This record gives sequence, C-alpha cells and structure tokens, in this order.
Amino acid sequence: MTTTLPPHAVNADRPAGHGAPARTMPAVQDKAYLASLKGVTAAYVITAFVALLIGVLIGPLQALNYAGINVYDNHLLKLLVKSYYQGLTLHGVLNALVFTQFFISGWMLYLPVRDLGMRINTKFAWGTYAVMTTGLVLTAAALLLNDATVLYTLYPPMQGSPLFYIGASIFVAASWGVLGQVVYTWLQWKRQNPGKVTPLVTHMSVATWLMWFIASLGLVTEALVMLVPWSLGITKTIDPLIARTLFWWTGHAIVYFWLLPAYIAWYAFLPRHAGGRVASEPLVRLAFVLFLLNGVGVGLHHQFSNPNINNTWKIIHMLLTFLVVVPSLLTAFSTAAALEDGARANGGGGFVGWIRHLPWQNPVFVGITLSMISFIPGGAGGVVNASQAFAPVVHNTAWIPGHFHITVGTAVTMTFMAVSFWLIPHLLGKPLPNPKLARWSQWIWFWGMILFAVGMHWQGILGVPRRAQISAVAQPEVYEAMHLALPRFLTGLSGILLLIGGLMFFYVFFKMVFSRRVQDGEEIEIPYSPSISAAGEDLATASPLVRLTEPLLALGALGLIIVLMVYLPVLLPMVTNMQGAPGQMLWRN
Ligand code: HEM
Ligand SMILES: [Cu+2]
Repeated sequence: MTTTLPPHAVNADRPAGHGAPARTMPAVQDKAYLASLKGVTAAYVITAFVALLIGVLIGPLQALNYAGINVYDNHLLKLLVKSYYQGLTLHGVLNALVFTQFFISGWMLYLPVRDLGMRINTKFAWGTYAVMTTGLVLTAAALLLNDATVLYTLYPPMQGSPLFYIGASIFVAASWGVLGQVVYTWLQWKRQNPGKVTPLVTHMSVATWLMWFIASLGLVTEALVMLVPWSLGITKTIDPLIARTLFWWTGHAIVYFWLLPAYIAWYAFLPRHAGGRVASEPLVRLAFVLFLLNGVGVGLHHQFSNPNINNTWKIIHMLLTFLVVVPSLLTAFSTAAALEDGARANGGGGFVGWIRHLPWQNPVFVGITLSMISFIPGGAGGVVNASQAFAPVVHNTAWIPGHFHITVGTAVTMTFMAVSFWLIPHLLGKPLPNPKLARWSQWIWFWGMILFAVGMHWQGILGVPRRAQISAVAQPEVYEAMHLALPRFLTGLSGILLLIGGLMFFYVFFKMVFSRRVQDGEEIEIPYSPSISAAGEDLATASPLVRLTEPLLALGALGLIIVLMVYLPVLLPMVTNMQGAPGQMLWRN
C-alpha cells in the first residue's frame, strides 16, 4: 500500500477548470509561528478523537440493551460505570458535546486563519485550548464520579453536582474564545482589504461561529442564572420549564454548529477530492446566511408536549423549522452536482453510470460521501420529528436516537473522521498509514449506523421508549408482546459492527498520530476546489447575492433579533409565573 494520502484527484487531461485548485493558500514564512498554529489545531483535533474513543466504546453496551441484553450487571464493568444511565450520560456528553466542540474549535480556527493568510496570537489560541480542556476535566470528573448522571440534556429538576455545571460553563465559554479570535481576525482582514469579497471558507466559518454565538446564549443563561446557583444551594428550587426552553434554544441550533463545519468539507473540499467543482459559491454563501438567520429560533419543536406554552408559538417554531429544509436541500443538490461534475470529467456518463467514476478508493472521499448518503434519511426523519402531527408518535421513543445517529453519528462524525485522513498529515507531516483500512472503517461504520437506524426507528414505532434500560425491566412481558425480535437483532448487530468499524478507525488514527514525521505537512495542501460560478474578489463587481451575503455581522444581528422575537413572548410569561421544583438525584436511589 502506498504511504501517501491518495491525492486530491488531479488528472492532467481534464476539461478546463477541473483539477486546478481555485485558491492557493497564502504562504507562511515564519516556520515557528506555523508550527504553533498547527500544533494547537492538532491538539484540538486529537483531544476530540480521544473523547470520541471513550464515548464510542460505551455505545455498543447501549445497543446491546436495545437488543434485550443487559451487560450492566457485570462486576468488572460496574467498577467503571455504575449504571446504564451513567454510561448513557458519558456517551452522549463525550460524543455529542466534547468530540464535536473540540474538533470544530480546531477546524474552524485553522481554516479561516490560513484562508486569510492572517497572523493570530497563538498564545491566546493555546490559552483557549487550556481553558476548554479545564472545563472538560471538571465535567468529566463529575460524570465519572457518578455525580451528574443527568443525561445529555441536563434536564432539571434532575440535579448534578456544581462541578458538572461549572465545568460545562467553562467549556462553552472557551468556545467563545475561539469564536472571538476568528471574528476578530476576519474583521482585521476586512479593514486591511476594503471592498474585497470574503473568501468562501472564511465566510462559511464566520457565519457558523456567529450562528453559534446566538445559539449558545440559551445554554449560557440556563447554566449561569439557573443551574450553577441552584447546584450550589444559593437558590433552593428551579423552574424546569424555563430551563428546558433555554436548553432547546441552544439544543436544536447546536446541531447546525456540528453540521455546518461538516458542510465546509462537503462544499469547499469534497469537489476537489472528486475532481469536480463547487457549483456556485454565491449559493453556498446564501445557504450559510439562511442558517444564521433561521437556524436558532426553532427550538420549540422539542417541546410540543410541554404545558404552558401557547400553541401558536409551537406552530410558528414548527413552520420555521420546515424553512430550514431550504438551505439543507440547497446543500444536497449542490454537493450532488459537484460530484456529478467530477465524475463526468473523469470520463463517467449515463444517468447514474457516472457514480462508478468517482474515486471510491480514496478514504476521504468514501467517508464524506457515505456520511452524506446516510444524511438523506436522517434529514427526512427530522421533518417527521418536527411535525406536530407526528411528534407524539415518535417522541421519547427509540426512534429519536435512531434518527440522530444517522445525522450527528454519520454526517458529522464520519465527515470529521474522513477529514482527519488528510488534516493530520497536513498538520503533522505524518501520512495516512493504511488507506485501505481507513476506507473499510468508513464502510463498516456506515452500514453499522444504517442498521442501527433501522433497528431503533422500528422499535420506536412499536413503542419502545428511549433512555430506558429495557433489558432489565421488572415486567419483560410488556416488551415480549411487541414482537421485537428482528429489530432487536438488527440493533445488537449494529452495535457490534460499529465497534469493529470504530476500532479500525481509531487504530489508523492513532497509528498516524504516533508515527514519525516524514515530510513537511505543507506538501499536503488544503484541498480547495475550483468553482463553476465563483463569488469573485471585488464587491463592486460582484453579484447582488454576494453583496447581500457579505455583511455577516449585520446579518448576525438580524438573526439575533429574529430569535428574540420568537423566544421572548414564550419566555416572558414563564418568568412572571415561575414554578419552583426541588432538585432530585434519581440515579442515586
Ligand atoms: C459505536 C457507535 C455508537 C453506538 C453503538 C451508539 C448507540 C447508542 C444507543 C443505543 C443510544 C440510545 C440509548 C438510550 O436511549 O437509552 C445512544 C444514545 C446517544 N448517542 Fe450513540 N451510539 C454510537 C455513537 C454515537 C456517536 C458517534 C454520537 C455523536 C457524535 C452519539 C451520540 C449519542 C447521543 C447524544 C445519545 C443520547 C444520550 C441521551 O439520551 O442522553 N452516539 N447511542
Ligand atoms: Cu431539533
């Protein structure tokens, strides 16, 4: 097997425009500075995958539960994890919060900085990394001590220890450190380059960070105003409905904070891997601005069954949720077009025959493309979940974890895995050791998640609840009457496949990280793609759509106003009529 990464498919005799990168990165002369920037990025990415490794090792135990097999009574396991629910909390927090935020913080710091050719203060960047890691350590300590088995949603009145909430607050605050550094760098660039169009990758990154700022305000308010003082005993009771509402202000939009960084890889880099071109840069910019404007004010679709919320607002949030389908479909069509463009340039033809002419031997391409394919049923299921008519059927059933494992568990996780196959070589000068194994890990993970989704959606429809240790219930007859044999089998099998695929991935990943540096990472370029329709460089001559999508700060302010408009009328009546509940630690009983 070759020791270098399969190239970003470049072929000399291609139609004009193909194969050549659209953008060459501004070169960095100061080697020590570049090493420090790459170092902090690698630290974020590697920490992310360590968290994912632990989270992923717990997943199969949960899948076995949904196969009807209880492994949590095992004495050895009990030494590490006290209960199914502690395992579940660790799994959800490490995978969905820690892995994602660490990866994204490295990825979306590094890309815009290199894209703009700006110099940042790397001491500040390392400081932010240290703060984020401190937050992680505090949170993890509380979780491992079984002091905060409150599940991924942190729903009060279930009460975790102060350590958990303080750690989580520090963790989120650190993301603002990265956010601030990126937005500041971009504004500096704007000042030095008046009248210029922001380059695409930077535009996507800044739009995503601003969206996250608006999104995180809910969780930050919940944590600082409610959870921390309550866990410290300063306030005796807590209003569960207000806490839930603030949680979902952040809780839905956070999925775009995970997805949009993956979209950067889909839009800006995947065409290059496939030998194709970005269909339209102005359209990409529009998609990101639509997420910035409309990604946050939709959270009530998680609260259809909660009392004391006017139904009109639930319906408004539902319709706004459906509106997010627009940028999602823009993404689906644009990325498919870019792939077809690449395949036809590779000599592919026919209605679907071109698919064979895609670089299926390249693990980066395979991981990202499979992640996108699994996102088609994932996204469609999201529309079902958000519909007030269907929500009562699927709410709090196994359907829901079935749904989000083919969104965050694939579209996000597999994309980040696949990106690491070129990003680590680029950052550390350590080539991907075993491309074939890397490719197989992605196929197995993909089929694992598809089987998992089938098994869990199926069980959910039959009425099996989520977040329930159903393998250890007092009345197993209830479940026996549901005819669960086949979906249970599929779920258990998927857990084993995911364990195998996951271990293959981590073997390749850590072998790469711990190998010796053999080349200058700069030889492996960031895979910028050419475009069929570029945004241009000067605002004066750019299209109206490009000019409209350029002022991201103003658009972000508009986004914030929209969120306040759809949230304040919901929150104000709750605040003037508070219902306090005392804390509970159910997992201790
Ligand atoms: C080996 C792969 C994985 C397996 C077998 C697996 C399995 C499961 C199962 C069975 C549940 C449902 C448990 C319940 O409702 O009681 C669950 C929950 C969850 N999983 Fe995974 N999972 C895997 C990977 C991932 C990944 C990669 C992510 C995200 C990046 C993720 C995020 C979550 C979250 C957020 C929950 C919900 C936790 C909660 O309800 O509090 N999982 N997982
Ligand atoms: Cu949602």
